[in-house]
This record gives sequence, structure tokens and C-alpha cells, in this order.
Amino acid sequence: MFNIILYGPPGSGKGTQSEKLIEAYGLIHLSTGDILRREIAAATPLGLEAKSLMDKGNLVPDAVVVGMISSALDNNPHAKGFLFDGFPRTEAQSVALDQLLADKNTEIGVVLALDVCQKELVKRLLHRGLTSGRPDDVNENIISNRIVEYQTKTMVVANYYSKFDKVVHVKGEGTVETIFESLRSEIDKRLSIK
Ligand code: B4P
Repeated sequence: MFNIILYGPPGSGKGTQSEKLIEAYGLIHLSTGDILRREIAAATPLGLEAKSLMDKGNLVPDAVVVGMISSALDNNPHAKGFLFDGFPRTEAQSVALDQLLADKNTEIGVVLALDVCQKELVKRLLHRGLTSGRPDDVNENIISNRIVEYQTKTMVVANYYSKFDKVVHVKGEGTVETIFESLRSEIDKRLSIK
């Protein structure tokens, strides 16, 4: 099993690149943002709790997202590997994920970190906001709050995995195809030494 974390600030291209990576490597895509938005659309109690936080650009509680990921892992016992997109977003989520994977005798193979400057992030998200229908994409103050949440709570995730020599930085600016090729080359390097 080969498991990947696609890591980066809001708007760095995680969702975009995930679509291509799961197709290329036959991985199961686990996007906590997508799972939460499905819960919101279905108006479940979890979705209602998450909506008020997400609409403001705040993270939802660790226990909620860890529970969602735990169920998703249990529901896919024959997966070749998982692509985690937008998870983990705090150190507590990272520790919980490592434990969940260890319980299944597997681990994270690589953390691919997409580097994109803040000006470009805001531009992309506002542009997506024109059509996405996502309340967290339309307002520049909410986008700024998402970036602050990333800086204060999520940047530690890269430090955490750096201790295990698992983080690779990839330039997240340029065409979608060029970035995909860079990600692919980093994954293939790791797969060849497995
Ligand atoms: P997410 O759904 O993870 O949203 P995101 O950070 O905006 O990234 P996304 O993957 O959607 O965007 P992408 O960069 O691909 O999270 C939303 C919210 O859910 C969070 O704020 C939080 O409240 C909550 N949440 C989710 N997971 C959580 C967790 N683990 N813990 C707590 N809370 C959690 O793309 C952005 C735009 O850029 C797109 O329009 C795309 O077309 C464009 N783009 C991509 N690549 C490009 C390129 N190379 N050039 C130009 N544009 C590009």
C-alpha cells in the first residue's frame, strides 16, 4: 500500500491535482473538504455543525474529521493506497492518522507540499468563487481567515512529517499539467525505492 498526503494552503491546487493523481495511481481519494460538503448538502447534524465553521473559514474540530477518515479507511479494506487531500490539517490530526494507518500495518509514503504565493491563492479562490457556490470562496476576508488558519494550525503538519523525512516541496504555480508531472516524478522516485 502506498499512501500520499497532498498538502498546501487553501487554493494551492490540492483538489485539482488529486483528481489526476488518483486516476494515475489507482488510489482512493479522501478529501475531508468534499466529505464535509456532502454532509452539509445532506443537512446531517455533522454537516450543520461544520457549515457554520466552514462558512467563516475556520477549521472544524479534530474529532469530527478524524472520525470521518477512520470510517473511510474501514470502508475501503482492499485499497491499493489512499490520497489524503486537505487532511491532516493540525498536528493532532497527523498523530491520529499515523495511528490509524499503523493499526492497518501501513504508513504515509510521502507528503507532497504545494508551494504557492499568497497573492495567487487569493486570486484563484476568488475566481473559483464566481462559479463554485462555496460561501468560503466569495469573500476576501474569509479567504484571508482560511490562510491564517493554515499558517497558525496547519503549517505544523509539514514540520511534523519533516521529522520523518517524508516532505517534498513542489512548485504549485504554473500549468496544471506541469505541476502534475512534478508530483508524478516525486511519487515515482519514492515508489522505485520501496
Ligand atoms: P478544502 O475543501 O480542503 O478546500 P481548499 O483548501 O480550498 O482546497 P481545494 O482543494 O478545494 O482547492 P484547490 O487548491 O484545488 O477545505 C475547505 C474547508 O473545509 C476548510 O476551510 C475547513 O473549514 C474545512 N476542512 C476541510 N478539511 C479539514 C480538516 N482536515 N480539518 C478541519 N477542517 C477541515 O483549487 C483552488 C482553485 O485554484 C480552483 O479554482 C482551481 O481551478 C484553481 N487552480 C488549481 N491549480 C491551478 C493552477 N495550477 N493554476 C491556476 N489555477 C489553479
